[in-house]
Amino acid sequence: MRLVIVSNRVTIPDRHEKAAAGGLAVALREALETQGGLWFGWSGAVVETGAHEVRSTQRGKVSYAVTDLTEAERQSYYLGFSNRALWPNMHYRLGLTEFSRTDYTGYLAVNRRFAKALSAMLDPDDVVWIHDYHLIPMAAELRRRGVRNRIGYFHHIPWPPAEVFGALPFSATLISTLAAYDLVGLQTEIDVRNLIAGLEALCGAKRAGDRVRLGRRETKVRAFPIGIDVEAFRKLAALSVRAAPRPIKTTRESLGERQLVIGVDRLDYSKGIVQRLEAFGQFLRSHPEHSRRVGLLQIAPPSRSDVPEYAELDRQSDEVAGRLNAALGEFDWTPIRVVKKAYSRNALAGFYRRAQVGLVTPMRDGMNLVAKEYVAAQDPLDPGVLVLSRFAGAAQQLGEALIVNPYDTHEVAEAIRTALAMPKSERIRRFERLFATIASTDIAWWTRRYLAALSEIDQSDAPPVRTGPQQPPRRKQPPKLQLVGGAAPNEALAAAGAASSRSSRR
Ligand code: GDG
Repeated sequence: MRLVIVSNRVTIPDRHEKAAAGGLAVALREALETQGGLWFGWSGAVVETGAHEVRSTQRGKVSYAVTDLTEAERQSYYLGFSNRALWPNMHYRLGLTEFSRTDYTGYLAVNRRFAKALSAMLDPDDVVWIHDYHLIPMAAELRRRGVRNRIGYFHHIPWPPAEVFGALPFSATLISTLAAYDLVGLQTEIDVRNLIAGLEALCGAKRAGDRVRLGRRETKVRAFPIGIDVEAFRKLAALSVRAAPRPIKTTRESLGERQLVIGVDRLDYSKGIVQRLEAFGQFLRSHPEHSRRVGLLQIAPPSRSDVPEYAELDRQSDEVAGRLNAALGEFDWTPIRVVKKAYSRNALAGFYRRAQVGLVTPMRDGMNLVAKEYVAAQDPLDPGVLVLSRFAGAAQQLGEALIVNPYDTHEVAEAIRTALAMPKSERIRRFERLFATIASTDIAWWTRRYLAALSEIDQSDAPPVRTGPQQPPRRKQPPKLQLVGGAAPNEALAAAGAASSRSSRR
């Protein structure tokens, strides 16, 4: 049985690459290396016009097959529908959701093209594991081409409530394409509930235990909270004490005895960076005795800067940090440092270890790996304190963190104060429980558990699929959606198509 992984982006490891420390890509690569496999997806390159060739590279037991996107595809499939419609919608941000029919059509077309290319490479007993919201309809397209293999999907970001997802045009069609998978994995039970409620409300699916029935198709829907490579991260952090990377040495020198609060996030509005800066400002205003004694270091490597909302966030975070530093800083002390670049994992591990507080306060997050990395990096004899948003998937597992509502600036400010003042015995008690949790649910556990669940599924009676997801109809008005009691007629048709003939994300 060969494992085939599909993800939006594929990075082919360098031939001489030394073992990288942890991370999702490494864990998936390890799973591929164990049993031999194929990794398929976008190369990351953009070409002017579409030659659409697939290039294959072999590394040990793993084949990498990549294809480029044209600029038009990048605009519609990646920046457009994936990142301006699905990403905000799935992070409950209806106000930021920008839907365009051209983008949606491009999204479906790239999924169709990927399915066509992959189906030519599949052997009958391959197990296919597709990742994230960019590729939701890909299994339906594979089924349309007659692919009968086991196909699983893992959704890395939140799944919103039906009323939120239902606001997206063509939501019923899109959600119904999930029925083409044998197993749909989500981060938390909340996401599982939301997705199942969405399938019931938008396309009349029926629930039976952990399965959802849509016509003759049955799909398992379960939570698989993703983990990190705890051991690798713990070692990196411990090493940073003995052999500190240069940024850590410099930070130690510049901080002196001062305490450090750390935030690490892609520069993304879902991560709550601006609200976090405001909360830190509030903390210093409410507790001026901490002035000069503590600083916030926010590492925020830019991402998706071609999307206007991200450019706006970039500007806003500079403005807020500048305003707070001007109001609260002293001639010899800058309370907030926002660094908009990426550091090595060694350096990150060292920063986490040096910080007395890990401030992880997304407005909404599928899981949030930074929360787990911060815990893994702590000194067991003198650990720091994790302050964690209740809206991060990680909060479902990490209840011993100080759990906060990121919309409540005062609450976050008070949690920073509590964390800085927490007695060592309580810090150790909380840390030990948090560490036990992340260690018993690490990335290897996650990969094993997902693949075991996928290979357990008995597929023999799965009906064939003849049709794929519908194109947007060529008319001006989008079809009406009924959120309660079933889908609007033509969406229901698509769903019923999924039902009777097995048709139908970061
Ligand atoms: C999606 C979901 C889910 C950040 N800055 C640097 C750096 N990072 C690394 C962190 C961490 C990763 O990036 C970010 O992981 P997150 O989980 O926070 O977030 P997303 O990128 O949004 O990922 C998320 C995840 O998928 C997995 O399922 O948890 O909810 O949104 O590992 O350390 N790494 C380096 N330098 C940096 O400056 N080397």
